Amino acid sequence: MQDPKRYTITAALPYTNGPVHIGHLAGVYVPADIYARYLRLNDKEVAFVCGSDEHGVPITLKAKAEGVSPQAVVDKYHEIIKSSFKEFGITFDNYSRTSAPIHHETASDFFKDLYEHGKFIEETSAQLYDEDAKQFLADRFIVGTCPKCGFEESYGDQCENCGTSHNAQDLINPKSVITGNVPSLKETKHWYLPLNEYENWLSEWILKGHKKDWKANVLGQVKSWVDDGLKPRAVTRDLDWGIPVPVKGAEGKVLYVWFDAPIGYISSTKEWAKRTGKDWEPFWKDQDTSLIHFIGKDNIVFHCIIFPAMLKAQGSYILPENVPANEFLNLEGNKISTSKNWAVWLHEYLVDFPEKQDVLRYVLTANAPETKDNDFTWKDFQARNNNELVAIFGNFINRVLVLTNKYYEGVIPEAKTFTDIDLQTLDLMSKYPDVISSSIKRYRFREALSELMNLARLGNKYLADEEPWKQIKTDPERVKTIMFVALQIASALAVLSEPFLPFTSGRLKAMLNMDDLKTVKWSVVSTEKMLLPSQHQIEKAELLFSKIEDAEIQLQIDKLEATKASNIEVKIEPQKETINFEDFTKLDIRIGTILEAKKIPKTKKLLKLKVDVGIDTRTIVSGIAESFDPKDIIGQKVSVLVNLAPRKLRGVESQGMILMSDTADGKLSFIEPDGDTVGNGERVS
Ligand code: B3M
Ligand code: ZN
Repeated sequence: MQDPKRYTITAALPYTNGPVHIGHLAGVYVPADIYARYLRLNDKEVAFVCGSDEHGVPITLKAKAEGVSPQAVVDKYHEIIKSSFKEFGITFDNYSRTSAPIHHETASDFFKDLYEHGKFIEETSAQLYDEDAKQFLADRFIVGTCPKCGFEESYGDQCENCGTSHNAQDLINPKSVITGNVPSLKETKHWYLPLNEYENWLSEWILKGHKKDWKANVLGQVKSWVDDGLKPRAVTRDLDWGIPVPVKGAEGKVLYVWFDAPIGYISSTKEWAKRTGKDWEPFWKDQDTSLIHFIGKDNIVFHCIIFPAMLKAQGSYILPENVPANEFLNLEGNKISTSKNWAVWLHEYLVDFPEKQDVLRYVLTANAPETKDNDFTWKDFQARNNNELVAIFGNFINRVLVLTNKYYEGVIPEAKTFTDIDLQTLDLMSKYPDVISSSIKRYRFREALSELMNLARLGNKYLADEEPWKQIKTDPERVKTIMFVALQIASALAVLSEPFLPFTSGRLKAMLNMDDLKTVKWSVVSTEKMLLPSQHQIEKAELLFSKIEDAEIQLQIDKLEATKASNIEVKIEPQKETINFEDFTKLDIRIGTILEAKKIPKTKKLLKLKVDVGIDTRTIVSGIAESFDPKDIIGQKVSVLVNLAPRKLRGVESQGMILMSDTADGKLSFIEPDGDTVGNGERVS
């Protein structure tokens, strides 16, 4: 759509069953915020809406796990999530929640409207049921093998591995998440949206329509679903947490969370309009509005097929103009996982890196999973901060501000004559708004950000070539012009960095004393070129970015290592028969050191060891050859049962036993003393 009158920008409503992490920020909220901020800087009318997704099985499961009510779960996480977004400068015009009365009413009315216009199929069929929990098993209450990709942990409504959305009955070997039971079947009535009836329209609208500019990953997924054939989809559930189905004969049933959640975008817009005295309807019903959904790739089917079909069925709503879904962000090579605590939580990041919100926004944008899954590593985070933000952006700004204060007490000097280099530099600078715009408009935020950094590089190169710090001694008049030009670049950076680095942009504008000037709009950079006039007073220089030290990064890596260690699953063997204290005191266990180790020929497992146990040095045969290379264990401290009766193994007399820890799957480790001060022969008791 060429320059619509207004934009409705939505960001996926996060499930309120846990805090938000870097994956959420990188995939959805930072790109959506960049887009919204950019449009506002260009004087567009924008409604940027979001809210907490407070229904659905994930919430109920979390409540069960924490032993509290679903309401308590959503109340807790709604606040945490909302404040994380605020702290990272995500400028939602409205952040609502689906438990809000306005949402219950909007979703309920939407359902009733479709119901009354005969848009649903009503059907009684046998559904999966857990006899012990006395509950129907929908969505995340059930896991089983995905009929499409064979992933064994697929949920009832969606496979997290291949993204396919399906009906719970399609799962192979389904199992109840509540009890582990194999479910039985029980009859129940539900309402279905006949997606099959929308198949032709959908493929016309998306695949053959003007959606060429949609991302390849999004079109690819949509095409594959349409090719597989769409089936009627139940939009109600037998659950007790959710929005009651507002028709007779539906007692005890609620709306399917994926039916109510996208309507949450509409309710959030209504809430905003009410609060600000605006009219919400044009934002959802006027053809001159561009509706853009920012989501992660696991939400594509809901935003490109199901929600559009709902909107189409209702008839008076506009359809999404684009759905720029991102792929996933991994963390240090592994999939981010809430249950395994493999994540960088935003509220925890802020404790360790207070005031460094922009650094994370920067790294997550520079490395955004726009076209493929990407990996976040702490080393890369440090390198991008130190080598890019500090060394390029921060360095340029600091030089300009320090020199202007030093030479002119912060008063912008007069530029008398511009050289060709000056004019070329100003000209190059004035092209950046368009260059960056063109990337942002195509949802290529990484590219846009790297262009912003190129503008900082331009500034650095200009100063390095012109060397004002040298010329000040020989040609002070010339330096005035150089500093004037450099200050224009600094102010262009202040304006153009705002969508990406809003905190930095704010601080830079304050340092340049720009807030009162009419220069803080995007297009001004290209049309005016001279954003800061001579005689304008600026403030003192403050560092925009600071170096992140190795120790700070190591701390984060250690934290993840600890998580990894606590996630190692060991199969615990049952306890052996009880012994009495006398039995125990008969054991003589000593610390020893392995002096020699040799493989016993023609055996798989046996090593012949010479071990100094303090009392003497003795031969011990140990079955550890499959786990250790003889040459690696020379000098290894060990615990030895020294009074075990000698016995012959493969012709070698063994005079004791090395104690090992042994997991059920056969992984061996030495039991060694902690620290070097323990000598051979010391007793273990
Ligand atoms: N809450 C899924 C998610 O958090 C879901 C998005 C709803 S958007 C209407 O991934
Ligand atoms: Zn699958």
